[in-house]
Amino acid sequence: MGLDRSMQNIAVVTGASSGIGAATARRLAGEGFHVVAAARRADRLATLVKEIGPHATAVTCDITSDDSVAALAGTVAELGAPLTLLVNNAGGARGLDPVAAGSIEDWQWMYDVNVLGTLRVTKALLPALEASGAGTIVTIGSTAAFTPYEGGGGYVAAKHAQTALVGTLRLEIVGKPVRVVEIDPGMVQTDEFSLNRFAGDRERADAVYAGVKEPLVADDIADIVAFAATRPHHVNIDRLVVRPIAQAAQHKVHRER
Ligand code: 8X3
Repeated sequence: MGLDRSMQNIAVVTGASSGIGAATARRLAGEGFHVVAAARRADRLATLVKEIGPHATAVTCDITSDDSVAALAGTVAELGAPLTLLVNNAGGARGLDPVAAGSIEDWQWMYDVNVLGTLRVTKALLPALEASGAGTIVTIGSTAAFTPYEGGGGYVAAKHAQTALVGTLRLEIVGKPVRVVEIDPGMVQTDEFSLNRFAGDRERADAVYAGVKEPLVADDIADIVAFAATRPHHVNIDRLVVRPIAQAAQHKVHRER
C-alpha cells in the first residue's frame, strides 16, 4: 500500500469525520502531509478523503477498541512513510446534568472516548512518531480541561484527566524526538459537538451559541493545529488556550440580543 510520493510525512487525525477533525484533515493535506483520517463513520470518511484527493487515506476506527486502534497503526506502517504528526481530536461531551444526577453511562462514555481513547491511540502510534525523528502529538483538549462549570461534571472530569495524560507524557518522553502539544478550545460552533451533547436536541444545541456574534469554527482550530505542527521542531507549544473574542471566560460570554 506504500505511498507513491515517497517520504511525504504522515499525519493521523482521529475523529476526522466531522467538525474540527475534518477541518484539520483538510488543512494538513494542504500543508503537505499525507493525512490518515480515522473515525467510526466510514461513509463520511469516504466523502472527506474523496474531497481531499490522493493525499488522504481513510481508516474506519473506533478508538475505544484495542483491535481497531491496532489496525490503524498497521495501516500507518503499511503506508511506509514517516509518521510525524498525531492529532488526538476524537472526543466529545454527553449531557449537562449536575453531578448529583450524573449519568454513569454518560460519564463512562466521556472517559472512554476522551481519556482512554487518547491513551490507546497515543500508545499505539508513539513508537512510529519517535522513529520518524521529528514527531508531534497535538491533543485537542478544552477549556473544560482547567475550568469546572455547572453541568459540565463528566466532560470537565474527562478533559481534566486528558490534560493530565498529556502533561505526564511530556515529562516522560523528554529527550525523545516527540513534542507534546495541547490545544484547548473554548466555544467552537461545529455541526455536532452540542448536538451530540444534547442527544440530537437541536433547540438546546443552538441555544449554546445564541447571540454569540462569531463563535470559533472548526477551521480556526485546524489553523492552530497547523501552526503548532509546522513550527521548527524544537519549538514545543505546551498548551494553547483559544476562545472567540465574545467569550472572555467559561461563564463570561457576550450575547447580542
Ligand atoms: C468545549 C468547550 O465549554 O463546551 O470543549 O466545555 S465547553
